Amino acid sequence: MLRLRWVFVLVTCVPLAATAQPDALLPVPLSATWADSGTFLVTPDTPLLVPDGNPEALRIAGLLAILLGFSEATQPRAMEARTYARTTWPNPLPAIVYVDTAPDSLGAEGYVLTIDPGRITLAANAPAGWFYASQTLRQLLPPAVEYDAAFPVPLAVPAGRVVDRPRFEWRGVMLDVARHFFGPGDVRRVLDLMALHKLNRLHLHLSDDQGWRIAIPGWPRLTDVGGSTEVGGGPGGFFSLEDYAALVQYAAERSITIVPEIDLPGHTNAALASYAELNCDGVAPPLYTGTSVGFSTVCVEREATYRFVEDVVRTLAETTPGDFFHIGGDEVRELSPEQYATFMARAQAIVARHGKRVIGWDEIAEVDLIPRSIVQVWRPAVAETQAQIRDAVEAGATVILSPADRIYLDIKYDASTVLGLTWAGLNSVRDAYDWDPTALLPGVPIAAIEGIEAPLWSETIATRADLEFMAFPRLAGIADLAWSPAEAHDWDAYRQRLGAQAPRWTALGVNFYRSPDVPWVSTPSRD
Ligand code: TNX
Repeated sequence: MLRLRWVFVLVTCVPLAATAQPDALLPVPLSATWADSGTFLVTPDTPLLVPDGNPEALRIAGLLAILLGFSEATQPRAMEARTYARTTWPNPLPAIVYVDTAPDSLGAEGYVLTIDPGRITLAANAPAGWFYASQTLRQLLPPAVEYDAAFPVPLAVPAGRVVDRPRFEWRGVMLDVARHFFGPGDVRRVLDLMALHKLNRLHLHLSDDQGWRIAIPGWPRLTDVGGSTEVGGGPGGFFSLEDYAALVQYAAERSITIVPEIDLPGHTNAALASYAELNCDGVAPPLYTGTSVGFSTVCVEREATYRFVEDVVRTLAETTPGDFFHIGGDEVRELSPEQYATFMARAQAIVARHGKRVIGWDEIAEVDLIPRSIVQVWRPAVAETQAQIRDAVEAGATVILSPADRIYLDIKYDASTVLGLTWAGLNSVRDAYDWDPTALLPGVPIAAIEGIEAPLWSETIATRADLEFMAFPRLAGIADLAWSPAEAHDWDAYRQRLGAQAPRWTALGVNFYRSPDVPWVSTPSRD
């Protein structure tokens, strides 16, 4: 009896295990059911079909086609369903089909992915849903597809059905390009890795004491002077507006919204060093390449300051299609509460006038916020802050959760981590995943939680390899926490799924931290 059962298990499971790991989806979907047997076989001839007259679907299918082929010759073709039907009738091949109807309850980001031996269907209400269905399909393909090299075809996808939608709308990462500059190539890499795990907000911290990283017409010294260095005295750098617009576009193609931050009124030494008129004493301080915080502020009494804020906000609002503008607001030690409130009232009004929703670090809960502002909570345990946040929420604000002692990606994993800081303690892989977002702020209803965002501050992070090491695997935990249903939250199950990402991340060349708490699946040899 026992032996028979094993034969059954072997027969039914081996094809699945050999083709893909349906249990390894990360984030874990709302629901997934797998057939006992059967696969869809993707070959270079498999057509990808999209609804007629839908360029967005064609573009998203085109991205999947690039993944499915290792060269132009082996890349399946994406085309309109009608064209395909006309040219192949009556003998169509098994196809991958994008469909533009799905249950309303799945919203704009949800999807139904159905894999039968004769057809794969990706059904969604909006392009974001197609994109996420494609990412789920991607995770069901052998990791070899991620190598920039030939791989065996056909590719087998296990038969089954996934019905999915995110738990939270805000699933974010923040990259500090101010303390150390990361250029467009690094940012595209972050966007690519975010997309794989269905993260959808990239907050760029574009200015701080050590660097100003975005060109603003009429204010050339911001980048010529303020962009010329970084922590430790390296060469710094900055984005032209064309670079920035191209990143916004690249992000949008991956269903990611760029959220620009100009940190005000503090964390402004790079701007103060660039323009003397932003200083109350009219004297520009020297550039700063250390790592202290809290010592700088623009002069809140001078009109020049508000002309500067106006030009910066207008420029970025015009170049950013997303709804949000982050005005920082953190760690200002040089202003009285009244001065801080006066500045914030004017800065908020400027942002609102340019059509964006205000976001600020949790210090902004100290002041009156205009409706629909968002408080990014980084110090949830501070009692006074908690009370201010509750009041702000009661007055109509919402929150993004970024608890420093859980998900700051610049905090060391453990005492032996070479990179990173320790001011918030240590953030292990388990710490980053194993907490309840709805219990973080007592008295704040779930409806007021936009979602979760993990900041990666870069005082100690200087290279792409450093960045990946601190972000992975913790960022996967943030993705799972922000997307997956609360009922699926379980550290032991998560640990297994996380371990199963190793071959794909290895194929992608991700420099991830092999935490001893995770059962990493070894990568098969490529010979
Ligand atoms: C606190 S979090 C800061 C940043 C630092 C970070 C280092 C926040 C709003 N401010 O200026 O880079 O700690 O972990």
